[in-house]
Amino acid sequence: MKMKNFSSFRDSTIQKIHEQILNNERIVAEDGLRLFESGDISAIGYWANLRREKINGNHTYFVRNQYINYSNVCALDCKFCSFNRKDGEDGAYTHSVEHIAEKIREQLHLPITEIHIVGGLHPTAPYEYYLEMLQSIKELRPEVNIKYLTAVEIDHIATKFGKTIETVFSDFKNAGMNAMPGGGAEVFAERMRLKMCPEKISGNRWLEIVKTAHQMGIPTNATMLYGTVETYEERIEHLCALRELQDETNGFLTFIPLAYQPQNPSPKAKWTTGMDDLKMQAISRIMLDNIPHIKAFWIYLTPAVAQVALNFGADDIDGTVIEENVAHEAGAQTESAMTKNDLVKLIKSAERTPVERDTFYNVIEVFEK
Ligand code: V47
Repeated sequence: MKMKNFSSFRDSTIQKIHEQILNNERIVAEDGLRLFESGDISAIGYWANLRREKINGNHTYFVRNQYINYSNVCALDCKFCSFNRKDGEDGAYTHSVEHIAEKIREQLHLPITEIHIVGGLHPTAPYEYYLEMLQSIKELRPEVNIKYLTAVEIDHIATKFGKTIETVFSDFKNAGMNAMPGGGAEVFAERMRLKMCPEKISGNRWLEIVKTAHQMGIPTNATMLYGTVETYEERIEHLCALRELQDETNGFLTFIPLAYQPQNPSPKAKWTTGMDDLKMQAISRIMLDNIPHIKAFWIYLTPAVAQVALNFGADDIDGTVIEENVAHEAGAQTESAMTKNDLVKLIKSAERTPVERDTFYNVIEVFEK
């Protein structure tokens, strides 16, 4: 392979990272910060791509999945969120278990392998609601993996019903939970949380719950919401905290940087730029040397940016989705669903090999040329 000429990097302060990447070394926080501060996107992308190809080759993963947002009623009032409503407020909804079952039945003709379920912190839903939701989905679709609730919802349910996190996970696992999505992580820094989501559990508590999931054999994803008020230092701290936990548990499957969708919360809020989106994907790949996959979720990034990100460290674009509310309530401009054929085409035209996967990255089909 022809190597990029060492002297051609625009930003000389980051040149030493070149050697470290070639030697497959871990990049320390201070150097990660330099990458965020650098404008040399082609060097950053090149290094991320080297790491991406070392870990995942040319493979780019997608999943045939169905998203369900069971309720938007939420006890919290996070500043970045346009999805949440108070009970009784206009637009508030909580799907009954039967309604959720109906949504599953409507898609039974599709060979879906994953159902992704998240919602708000519901003030009155009984414990049985969460169990029955799982049981009824498993009955209709015994073959699918259910990626169920964020660590924040798990904490809420445990606290509300006076149960330990271990008991909740154990009950949910018995009822059909297979994995946990990565939401609710936001940015771990207390400063950001105080400004944007002061009532939410702390970053340390999020990490503690996720660690328990891993120890109980429930793999999880991890996310970071970027583009609000966080600093580059806080982004790097977040990545390093995930890397440290992964060293201990090896329970993270994928990291998903979630680009802030700003339309509704505040007219002053801004969309992330293409430059920041690509840097975020690339630096995540460079820093998270122990998390196998980086997801450029097309819903949050647009298919066009997600496609380019496949050459900036990302190796996954999520999936068919069908119906998504969290990003769309906040003004996401994308569609809510993509067909398998369109996902395959999108990946192929990035000159990558599409691979259909399940939740755990078991390969279902490789779409060679
Ligand atoms: O935690 C809320 C984020 C998350 C906004 O595990 C926003 O594969 C951007 O869990 N702009 C929930 N983001 C979604 C989630 C998720 C999403 C995609 C993939 C996976 C996975 C998990 O949505 C929340 C919050 O960080 N969010 N509002 C917004 N305006």
